[in-house]
Amino acid sequence: MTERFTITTPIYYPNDRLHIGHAYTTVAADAIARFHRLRGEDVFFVTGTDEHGQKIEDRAGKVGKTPIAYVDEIVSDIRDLWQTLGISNDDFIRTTEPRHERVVQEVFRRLEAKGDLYLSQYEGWYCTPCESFWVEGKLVDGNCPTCGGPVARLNEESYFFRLSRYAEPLLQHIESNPEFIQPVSRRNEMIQFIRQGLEDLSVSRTSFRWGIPLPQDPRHIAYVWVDALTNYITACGYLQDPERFNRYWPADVHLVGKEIVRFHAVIWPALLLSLDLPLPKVVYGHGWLLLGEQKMSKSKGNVIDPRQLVRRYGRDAVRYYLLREVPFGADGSYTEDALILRTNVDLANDLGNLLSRTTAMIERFTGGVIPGPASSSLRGQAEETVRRVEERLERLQVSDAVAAIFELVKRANKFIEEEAPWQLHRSGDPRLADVLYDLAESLRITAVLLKPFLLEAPNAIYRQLGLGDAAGATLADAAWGGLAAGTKVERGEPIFPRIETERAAEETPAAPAGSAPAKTEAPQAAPAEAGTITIDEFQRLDLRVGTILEASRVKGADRLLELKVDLGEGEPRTVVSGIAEYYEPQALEGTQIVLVANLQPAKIRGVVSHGMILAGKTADTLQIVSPREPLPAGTKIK
Ligand code: ME8
Repeated sequence: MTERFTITTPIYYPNDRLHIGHAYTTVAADAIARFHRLRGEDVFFVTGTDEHGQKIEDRAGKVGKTPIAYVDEIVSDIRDLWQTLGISNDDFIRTTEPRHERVVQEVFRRLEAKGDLYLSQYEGWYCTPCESFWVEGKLVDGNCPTCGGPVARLNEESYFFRLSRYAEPLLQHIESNPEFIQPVSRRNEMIQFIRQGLEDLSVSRTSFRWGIPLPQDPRHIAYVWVDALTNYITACGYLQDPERFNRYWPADVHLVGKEIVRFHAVIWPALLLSLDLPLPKVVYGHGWLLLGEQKMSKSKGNVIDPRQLVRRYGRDAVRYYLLREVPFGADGSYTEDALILRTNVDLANDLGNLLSRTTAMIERFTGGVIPGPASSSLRGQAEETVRRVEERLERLQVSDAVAAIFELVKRANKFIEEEAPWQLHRSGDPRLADVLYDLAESLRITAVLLKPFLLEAPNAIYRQLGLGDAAGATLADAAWGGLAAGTKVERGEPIFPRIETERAAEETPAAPAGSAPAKTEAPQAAPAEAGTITIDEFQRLDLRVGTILEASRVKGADRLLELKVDLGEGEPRTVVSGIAEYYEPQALEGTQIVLVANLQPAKIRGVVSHGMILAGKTADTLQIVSPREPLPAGTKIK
């Protein structure tokens, strides 16, 4: 029977638009869910919205809407956000749905039948943004210990859940299941918290109406956290679809932010113990995305809109940044500069370049056909990478798993430098086939491994390798040797164009900064009409075919490349060209160009340029001019 895997995110409050903190949790859960699907497992991935409670009621009242009209609008915005980010959830649960209200009411009946519910008086403090009860002693300077905001005094009749009864069984469970609360720092916090003693929990309120009435006493509204936590079993089919419930419950992972581990690792398991239901296997509390020093949060308003980032940088870049940048479990600061750097270094430079270099070399050296190898040098590392990714994701080390994939990409790039395939080609060395196959196969495996994390890049890599769409690829396809020799590559656009942040307007490709035009003498023979030139004038131009041997970026100039061009003169020419925005340096190696060979040398950003390459430029693209078929280096253009 196929393994099954259930993963959940918190259900978010639709009290305001979500920000990249929420996207962080949801994208991570999505990557984990996609990884388990890649392994062929039957995955149930659920997210949703936590729509009841005082916070929502207050907020809707402030803008003059009914709570349901208010949340409906935000919930549709949230669904749309998850679509933008490519979230592959199997269910979306709203706590206002009848399927959920029925379950919450039945839960309250069962708690009562178990003797775990009693009526009393709550006297203490309440934090509405966190929807949390606090006893005096836990407040920090009179404020909420979680969010630091003001708390309100409550004195109202309330039903209580006998949480105190479950302290011992919970401690036992946590101690005998070391993986139950992760990372280990949160586990230790929870053990301490429970050891201090658990008080019974107030689980109903009478001072507002927006929520689920208790079946035994409808004056009371279910405490929003009991309502919210119950979503996990509703979504799995509790009391409605036993077969589905047995299949998908208990959850394998509840992924949450660290501030709500307490609810998931203490209150929720205690409720489940009372209901005689199995406990989730793992509660993982990840760290926060900070803006500066502070937690990004709806109540503080210091938030970044994920949609804006997707519009600016693309969904793969945003997903990559969220999954890779901060070690999973720890806090980390968000900056747009770091997002740009990640995209340019890892995606454009390392991955994008590897693909364009590899396909360019296959086109040039083996007629576009992936050759059959005799032996492999990268196989060991590729196989190790697959193992590492699996092992790390099993331990929910999301950022480490992504890092492992990029180690392979880096290794493959280094391998190109070490092996210099262009030299193998020049000398007719048969190892060329091994090297090119190794590169293409490492790329294909990289694409398979990236499927949980990036949505467009794996397909683009597959297509450029001539393999069509990556949609059907599974983890089994990450085995070395899956790439058939004889496959024809289909070179395409760079999969991740570099993000340029500064534009030096003077560095245009056709006339690089500082390049003085060649001095022209007045024409001797027939004088030219205005706007035309004579044939003699044209012939003064020395246009020649050259082959780019090396290309590298010019330090401190985002738009310039330094090229070493073979003109058949022996010593290659150095040419500085303003094409860095359009071409990755390594992808140019081996490309033929047309050079204005008698242009007066000019010093550009400290490099002396001996000539200028020809290119056509439109508003959004630039194409260097190349002969249709290769010509010997130095051929004169007439
Ligand atoms: O707590 N960094 O909903 P919520 C990282 N409805 N993650 C962040 C974050 C940040 N700066 N800000 C938010 C609730 N999150 C309850 C949950 S579950 C039964 C009920 C993420 O809208 C993180 O996962 O306040 C956090 O736990 C969650 O959003 C809180 O979302």
